Amino acid sequence: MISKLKSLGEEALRKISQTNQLESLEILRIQYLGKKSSLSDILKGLGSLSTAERPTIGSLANQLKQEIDQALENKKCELEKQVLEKKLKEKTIDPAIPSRLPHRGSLHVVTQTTRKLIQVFSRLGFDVMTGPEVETEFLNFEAVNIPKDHPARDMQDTFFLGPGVVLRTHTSSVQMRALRSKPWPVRMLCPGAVFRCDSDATHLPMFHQLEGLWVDNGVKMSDLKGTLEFFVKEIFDPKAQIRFRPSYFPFVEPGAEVDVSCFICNNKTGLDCKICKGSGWVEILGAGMVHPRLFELAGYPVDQVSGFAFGMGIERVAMLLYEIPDLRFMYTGDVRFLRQF
Ligand code: FA5
Repeated sequence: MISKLKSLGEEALRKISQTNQLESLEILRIQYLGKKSSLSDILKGLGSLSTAERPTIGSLANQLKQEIDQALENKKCELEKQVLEKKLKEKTIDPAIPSRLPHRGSLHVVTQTTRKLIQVFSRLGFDVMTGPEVETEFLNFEAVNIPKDHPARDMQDTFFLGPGVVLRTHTSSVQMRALRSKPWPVRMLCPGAVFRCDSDATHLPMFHQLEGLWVDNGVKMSDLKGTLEFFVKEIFDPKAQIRFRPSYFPFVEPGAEVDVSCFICNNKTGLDCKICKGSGWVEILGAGMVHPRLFELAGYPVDQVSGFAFGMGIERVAMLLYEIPDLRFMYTGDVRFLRQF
């Protein structure tokens, strides 16, 4: 039995050292250490041996098992290393290949439009100012002369957060903050989100406005007109024109809604233009001369100052600039839409 074990061991170690493939090494493992191997049979049959033979044969068989196991493990490491080295030699790495570019985001169309607008107005000396989106009912309404019984204060138009607190419905809420924060002259621009209970293709519950306020000694309606004319020519088209339609906003007197000539169909009425619907004009903003009541509330000398204010919907400007048929596309987060800008 001893010589049988020894020759089995020699044979196994020789074959293991001669093999040069991982697959054949696995076959050898099964052949010499597997459940049906001769060594396994010997180990299983130890119980039937005499007490004199059992310890010698047992320890020899176990020692042999360990030696074969170790030899298999060493050979496996050696062959795996060879395979890896061969692969590395075959596949050369080219460090000069450009890497894959990471996905880069881009500025949202509303951010891009806001920046364009700020750039144009800052050339006229307007400074940017911000105000909170959660606003007091006072600054959103009373401070801009919107009385308690005004329809804009209805629950159907305004999101009330609690007694006396609203989500601002327009950036005109920043007008009183601007007037109170510094002495005149004031020339401020306020972009920001505003909120109203409203939703369809041209109305969003959350949208952005750009407020403009210019207060000084002797500011006239013609200054407002000149400022807005400059803005439409810079933003839309050098040939674009504006027209004022009388309108009512409690915080201005006189007040107007301002239309820009349709630069898509070149103001040719009667055409089936999807932007101006054939009227030749598109409404873009509300504006007017600051109501004296605001100057009183701000503590300004009403007889010495005058000013104008305007407020435009930034999404509406983007809609015209990029011919977007439905404002809601801007906030669905669909990258197929967003990538176009
Ligand atoms: C106002 O909000 C006034 N505060 C503007 C103003 C400022 C007038 C200063 C006079 C002086 P109005 O509700 O019309 O006005 O809104 C102004 C602009 O916001 C509109 O011309 C339109 O372009 C845009 N707008 C209004 N409602 C929505 C809406 N739900 N979704 C998207 N844009 C809107």
